[in-house]
Amino acid sequence: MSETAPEPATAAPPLTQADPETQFDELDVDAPRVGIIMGSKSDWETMQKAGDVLDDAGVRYEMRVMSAHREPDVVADYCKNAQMRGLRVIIAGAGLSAALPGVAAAHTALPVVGVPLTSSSSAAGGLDAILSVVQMPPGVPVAAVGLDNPKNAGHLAVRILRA
Ligand code: RP5
Repeated sequence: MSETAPEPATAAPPLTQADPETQFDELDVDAPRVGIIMGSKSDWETMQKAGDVLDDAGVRYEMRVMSAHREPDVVADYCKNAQMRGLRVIIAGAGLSAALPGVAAAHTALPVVGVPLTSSSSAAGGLDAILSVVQMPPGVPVAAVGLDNPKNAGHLAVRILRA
């Protein structure tokens, strides 16, 4: 009797996390790919410029107002569910203490692009918002664009989607 090693059993597929590229393939093809959120209705007109860039690039998006300070639970729920809903990038604009981009990044693994915005009641001409968006702790990244430059947030989102 030969002493050959027994044939290995058919290996079960390794238990790994689903590939994020294919995980949501069966989502509605019309689902938005970019979520544009902002801290106040007063930010809407400015943040629409990010949407205009996405429109030009043929990228579906949605826009929502939600304040990190006034509606923290709404922001958390939106960001926790964003990837499952098919979103691939979140653009977050806010002024003053501008916590929204950072809070969004704390609740999702999606790339977050932060847009610091000026406000009539800014203590430092928008520098307060810039610092809030830029000075994130290691491990919770926010890709910040320039002050009042949502267009670049739109362009960056397009590049992320096409990378
Ligand atoms: C921030 O404070 C908003 O993102 C907005 O840029 C700024 C002023 O908000 P409103 O007082 O107009 O609601 O939270």
